[in-house]
Amino acid sequence: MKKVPLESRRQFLQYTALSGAFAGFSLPALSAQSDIDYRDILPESMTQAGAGFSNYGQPSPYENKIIRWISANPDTPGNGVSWSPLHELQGTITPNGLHFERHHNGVPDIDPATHTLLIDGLVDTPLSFTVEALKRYPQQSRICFIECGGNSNSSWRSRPVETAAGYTHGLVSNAEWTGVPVKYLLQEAGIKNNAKWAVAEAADGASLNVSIPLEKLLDDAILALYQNGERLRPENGYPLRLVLPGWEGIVNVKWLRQLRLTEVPVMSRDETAQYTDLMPDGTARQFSFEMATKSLITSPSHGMTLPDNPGVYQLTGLAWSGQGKISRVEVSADGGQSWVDAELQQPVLSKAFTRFSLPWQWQGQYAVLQSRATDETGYVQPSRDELFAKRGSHGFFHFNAIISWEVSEDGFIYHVYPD
Ligand SMILES: Nc1nc2c(c(=O)[nH]1)N[C@H]1C(S)=C(S)[C@@H](COP(=O)(O)O)O[C@H]1N2
Ligand SMILES: [Mo]
Repeated sequence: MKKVPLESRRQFLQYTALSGAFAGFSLPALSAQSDIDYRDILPESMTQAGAGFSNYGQPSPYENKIIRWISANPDTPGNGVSWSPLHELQGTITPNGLHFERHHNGVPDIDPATHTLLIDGLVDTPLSFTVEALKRYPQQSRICFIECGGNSNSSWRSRPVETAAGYTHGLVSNAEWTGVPVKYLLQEAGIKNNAKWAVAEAADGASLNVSIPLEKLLDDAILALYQNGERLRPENGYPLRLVLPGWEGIVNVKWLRQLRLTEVPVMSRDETAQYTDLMPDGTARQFSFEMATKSLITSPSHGMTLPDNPGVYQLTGLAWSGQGKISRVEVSADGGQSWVDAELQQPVLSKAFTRFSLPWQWQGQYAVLQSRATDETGYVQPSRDELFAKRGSHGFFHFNAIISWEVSEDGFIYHVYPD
């Protein structure tokens, strides 16, 4: 159960050239016990009729431990987050009930019959839309991730937090968002020449408002009504939210009620006092919209164990980039001394989760598992040292460095920072 002391860690890293361990081999078949004839034993489920139908399906009760993990202060319960259990999921789509949440003042109860969206400010004709009216516009679907700028923020601290992968790095989720391209509505209102920004305001108890460059709204922004095929969940912005693919969570305004076109940003609380980073030269990094390229091994990861020694394990994880498509994910088992390309699972979509995997033959040796993503612009996910060298140590947002899982000789896995 004990963590491997630093000395023996170093020794192991010296003489474990692990790249060969990823090379081709076959999985041992898990064979059934031969002394039992399974045809003679009917499973209980075949001896009776099954349960009835349901109006709205729920996950199997056997899966009731796969849940979001809530971090909120009981004194201010509306302000907090819930983490997506990325370490328990497969594929790339986050189920709606497990999409991460970030609320500044709780989940409002909004009746779609009375909710309206106002577009005003520097437009030729201010327009107000009911939800019913919006549903009559042409809609588009886009699979993309939303990541909170504060995701992984504990990783800026000097000691690694010892919680499961999703409960440290899971303020990111990936869904198919369907709705009306924002540009249709802006074009209908008529954009005045001097309009450069839009202030998006929400109908929640935080009256959250942020400034968004008009250029992004005219590019790929969606006014989302549907999430993975069903209407948005209340906690994700019902009845309508902004989805700005690849851009930090805060600008994906939920419960949207107004877009006001302006010449300049309004300098609201959430783009001045919050969601900015103090840089080494004392200035603040502001309007850091694009989420940088990042990856994470989701399994095996912190808190899991490797039961068979030796054994074959499927290393798998997620990579994503706000700059476009993931072009490569490399995996290391020796703390970054040698790297092997993982397989990218299709589809590989721009600004969306990409699943990677690689079979790994574990021989009971000490290992440090890492993944490193590269995107189509050639940008490579930085090491911790590289990120800190560039951004200083006062960071809180936009942590995208390589994440490390230590595997002890007895198969226990821990979140560590590499030496
Ligand atoms: N109205 C409103 N919109 C909001 C927020 C909020 O608290 N209120 N939180 C923002 C932040 S900081 C993030 S990270 C995302 C989270 O979206 P989700 O809860 O659907 O995952 O919503 C953004 N939009
Ligand atoms: Mo966020």
